[in-house]
Amino acid sequence: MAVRKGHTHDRRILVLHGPNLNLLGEREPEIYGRVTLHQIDAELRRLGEELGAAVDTFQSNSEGALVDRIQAARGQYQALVINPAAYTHTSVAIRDAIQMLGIPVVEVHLSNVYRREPFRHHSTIADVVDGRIMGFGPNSYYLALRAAAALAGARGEEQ
Ligand code: CA2
Repeated sequence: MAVRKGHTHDRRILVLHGPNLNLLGEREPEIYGRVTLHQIDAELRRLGEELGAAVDTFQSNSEGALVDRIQAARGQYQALVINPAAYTHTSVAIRDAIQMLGIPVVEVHLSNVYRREPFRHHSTIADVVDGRIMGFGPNSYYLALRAAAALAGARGEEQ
């Protein structure tokens, strides 16, 4: 069994949120609920502490800014959690960046996209991520963080 040399933050996890998610809790509560992105980010950081991972979060409405952050994650983070929001369905650039990243990636969605319009059923990143969690509202993020922490730990122990 691998022994973890343990100070508390031996893993770093990046959480990225795509376009319009900054409006969470303010519009369309019937689909996305009343929890704000600020509250989700705070809970992710708290849960990260519990899991022994330092969590950084970042939201952007711009595809290029998200690609920049994915590229910059290389060597800095042991796992990525990403909700690309609408770019899930359109972005080859985010897909390519994830494919080149080389760390575990968990795709997350608040809503179950398969219960929604057909154009949301296709994800450009589905086949280049380690796993996907959707449909549980803010809990999707917390489950995704747990999965990412486990993957980060597992990969770390292999090295
Ligand atoms: O369910 C998800 O997490 C989505 O990634 C959310 C995206 C949507 O385009 C995807 O198909 C599924 C939309 C995020 C927009 O966020 C809003 C927040 C508050 C009010 C309106 C939109």
